[in-house]
Amino acid sequence: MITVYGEGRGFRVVWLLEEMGLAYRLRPVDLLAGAENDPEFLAINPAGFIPAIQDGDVTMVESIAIMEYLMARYGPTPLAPAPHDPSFPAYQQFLHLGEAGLAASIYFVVGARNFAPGTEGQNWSARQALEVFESRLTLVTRRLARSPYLAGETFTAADISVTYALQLAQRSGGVSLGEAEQAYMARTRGRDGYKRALQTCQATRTWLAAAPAQ
Ligand SMILES: N[C@@H](CCC(=O)N[C@@H](CS)C(=O)NCC(=O)O)C(=O)O
Repeated sequence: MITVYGEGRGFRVVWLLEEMGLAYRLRPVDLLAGAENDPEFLAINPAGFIPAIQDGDVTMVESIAIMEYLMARYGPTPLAPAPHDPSFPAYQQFLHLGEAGLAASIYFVVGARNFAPGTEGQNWSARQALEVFESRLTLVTRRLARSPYLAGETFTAADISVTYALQLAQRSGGVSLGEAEQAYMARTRGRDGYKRALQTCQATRTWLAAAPAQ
């Protein structure tokens, strides 16, 4: 049985597990209560961030690496096009852009907007993080003008990666998405796998209910 520790970006992992039909359990981690007060979780990830997984003897962090591990270990799956497939380069690029370009930058904007004291929320780094997010978003916009999904005609794990980042930006980062991105999100979030993942992820459900789209 695969155990997923924590929501946040762990939602990507749960969504992938639902799409693949794999058995798992979600072990909540309350970061607001402080990972230092959760010794069982710290034994899994001493760095204290989420998500992490445990799968038998395997313990891993980093949501994109976890998704790649699960698809390689339990695939093949259409969620990960094979390297010789023409859609593979775009798949690989957007799978990683979803975290390295989009979520990693908007995460700090979200922190600045919602948790920074006083005027620190508008500081240089917060503005730079938003500019990085917005510049990377142009690649998503250009791609969606050409195909319904980021790898091409079919839904892949790259869409799980990027949808999570766009949702975070829209709900907590103060970002207004364009029509193409909104239509894309309606497609990806309309999937049964997304809906089942949301049923499992109570904290994500609560967050989405409390943070309406811009
Ligand atoms: N690149 C990592 C980012 C992990 C991350 O920053 N997670 C956030 C929540 S979604 C977190 O745990 N933040 C608290 C911390 O970093 O201490 C991934 O994709 O898993």
